[in-house]
Amino acid sequence: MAPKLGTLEELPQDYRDALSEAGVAPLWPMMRNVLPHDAPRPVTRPGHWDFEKLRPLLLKAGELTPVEKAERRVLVLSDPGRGTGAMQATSSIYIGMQLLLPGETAPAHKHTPSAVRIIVEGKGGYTVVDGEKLPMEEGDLVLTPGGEWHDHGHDGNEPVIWLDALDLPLFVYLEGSYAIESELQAQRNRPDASQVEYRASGLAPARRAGTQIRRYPMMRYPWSRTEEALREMARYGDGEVAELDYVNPETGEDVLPTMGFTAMMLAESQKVSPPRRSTSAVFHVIRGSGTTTVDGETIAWKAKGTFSAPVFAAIDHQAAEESFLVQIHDRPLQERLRYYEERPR
Ligand code: GTQ
Repeated sequence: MAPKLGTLEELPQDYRDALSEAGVAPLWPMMRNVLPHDAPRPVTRPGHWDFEKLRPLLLKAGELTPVEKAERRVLVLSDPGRGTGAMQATSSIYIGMQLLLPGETAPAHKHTPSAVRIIVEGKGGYTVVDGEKLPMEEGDLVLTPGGEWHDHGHDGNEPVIWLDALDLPLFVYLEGSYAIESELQAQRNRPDASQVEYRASGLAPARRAGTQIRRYPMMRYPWSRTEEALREMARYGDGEVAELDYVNPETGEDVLPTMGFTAMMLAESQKVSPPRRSTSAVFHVIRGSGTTTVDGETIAWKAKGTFSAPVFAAIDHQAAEESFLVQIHDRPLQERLRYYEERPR
């Protein structure tokens, strides 16, 4: 057992005053706040956002606030542990729900944080990233890596809603977050790379001497392919949960340096209890329903809903029906910092 550390109150008042005056503070009374024993003590609490509740509020924002007055018309999902208005769902992950109405555009900008969209509802929306037009169909995962110009548009005739996941909290913490604004981009008149160069997994454009491979060669991951792949994994998985990571098709690495994305299929009444992980996570339900217990709190989720889990959470999923979820997590960041860890349950 480690000895109990001294407290601030044990120190004479004149000494404490002299410390404050000098702009310093003793470490030992506050050491355990920043270095707790054995595992972190997260501020983050499990959160749950039903789409049925968010949808009317988001549509109302469409009536109240023109997109020109919003730049991005987004409702931010705040971590319950930090309270409403907190611009983060977990320690490292920001989540927003964005609405674009038919005919609207959201102007181009680029920023230091990276963003990923998961399309929740509606047809005809698209994002243009560095001149590449990325159509948004339900369940698609669309990357907007940090530093890349992006604007949004809408050719359809019904509201389009998508989930934004950004590594924004990290950049805010680093005092590294800022954006540069611009006009809408010219679009190259061709399908996105998932339909052309990276149409089939395991195949990439032929390399020649001097071939420059783009850092983000494929920025749209169509849901139809993910679902098909998960179904085959489940079929031959001997009851193991079917899970697939979204990876860069050239390098096999996670799609972004900070955030990772893992799609999961659960069969009807399938239960899964993953190890405790050092990552924080946000789960978005593409389809299905079920319950998940996060550190003893039970969340009953439905299609298009979103829920979150702090670092090292004890997580138990149970699907009520066949379900598909995408987990947004910070494993890539933690691996780069060399502290990603899993602990058996
Ligand atoms: O669509 O570019 O939810 O810049 C927050 C910041 C979305 C976006 C957000 C953003 C965007």
